[in-house]
Amino acid sequence: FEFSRAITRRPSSSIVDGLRAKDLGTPDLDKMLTAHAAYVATLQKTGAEVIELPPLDGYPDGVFVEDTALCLPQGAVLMRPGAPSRMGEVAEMAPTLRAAYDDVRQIKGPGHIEGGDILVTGREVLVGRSDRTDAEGVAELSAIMTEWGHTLREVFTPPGVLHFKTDCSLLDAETILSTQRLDASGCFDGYRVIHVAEGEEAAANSIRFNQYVLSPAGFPRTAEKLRKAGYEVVEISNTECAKLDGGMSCLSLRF
Ligand code: CIR
Repeated sequence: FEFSRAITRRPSSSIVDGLRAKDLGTPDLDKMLTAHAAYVATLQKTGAEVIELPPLDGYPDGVFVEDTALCLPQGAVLMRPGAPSRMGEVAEMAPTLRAAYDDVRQIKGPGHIEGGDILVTGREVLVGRSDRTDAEGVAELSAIMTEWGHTLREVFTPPGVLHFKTDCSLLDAETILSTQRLDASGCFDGYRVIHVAEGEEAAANSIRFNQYVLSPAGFPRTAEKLRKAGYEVVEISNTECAKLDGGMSCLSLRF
């Protein structure tokens, strides 16, 4: 959770065509741009450098950069999204990661894996299989993790939930913020777990970035819980990204 850099991509007017499980209305670009600017400013306030990439009109979900790669101290791994419309986003991200890292690997397939399904904790790399991440994708990443000295553990993404990290986030090396439904699977045994308040499941997609926990606005009971536990919470509007099943973690790659 201590980072010196982040990569973000400005939303494009094509976000109206972004993927979504349920139609909750059309995302408003101006509102999304305002929230995105607040998100980037918060990352920058910690002293980190934010590499802001330009909008990609051809990729409506391009703002959700997290899904294109996994960034670790040893190197970066380019993912292979399970959503066909998102496959090309990886090549758009590759040059930025090649400039930032000496070692950049690539999931070649035939499997699929998206960054939203990967949670890196202080001791392991947790990967949730989902509609976007399959066994072959996990196996290919696992081989790279072994080479880099990490332990990869395959876990579970609750049914109907887009990504593993839709339902959890890392608060510090030993502490996870999770929904009850995900924690009930036992995947966080041995960690300290803070549950989001009941009815505030969407607050689970937060991120710890240096001194701040960036949380979606509108979940006051969870924000209060986090503050009581000693975290410095910054609430950012997520109404527009939420219409596309996106949240705090999806909007950046952090390293
Ligand atoms: C998608 O369905 O792929 C996008 N509309 C949302 C991606 C959210 N990404 C994430 O949770 N890491």
